[in-house]
Amino acid sequence: MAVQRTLVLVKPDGVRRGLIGEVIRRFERKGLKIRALKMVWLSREKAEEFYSVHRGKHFFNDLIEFITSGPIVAMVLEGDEAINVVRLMIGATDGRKAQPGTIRGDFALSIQDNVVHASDSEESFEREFKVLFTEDEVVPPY
Ligand code: FUP
Repeated sequence: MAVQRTLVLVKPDGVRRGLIGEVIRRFERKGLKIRALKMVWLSREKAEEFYSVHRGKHFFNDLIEFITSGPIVAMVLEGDEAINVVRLMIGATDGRKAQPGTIRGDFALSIQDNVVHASDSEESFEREFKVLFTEDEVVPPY
């Protein structure tokens, strides 16, 4: 087992719908530690950097419009195999296909408005973290 950090966003739809607490509650109950947490409203530039792997795809412009349509909540979570654990907890990208019991399975009915984001690998985490946080915003293990 390896302790990992992962980056989670509550996306603008989740914030608008009052789901910040619900999302955080699930991760806290699971035993993951919140190491950093903040609300931000991404600029177009930051959003394009965050989703740079999707540049050129048919959904890219809509995705950028969506993720900059309101504030988001960004957090760094830590725990054993946190990347895989959190991906299991958020469910499939398309809320219509996500398993009930997952965040997207319980709260989303769309592929775009799917409430949350979570890093899909250690490489993704390192890149995404740098877009949204600096190391001085992360508290030590507690
Ligand atoms: P995920 O890792 O589950 O968030 O999914 P992806 O990295 O594949 O996609 C990132 C975001 O792009 C998704 F959360 C929603 C959006 N997207 C679309 O809007 N349409 C698509 O066909 C695929 C992804």
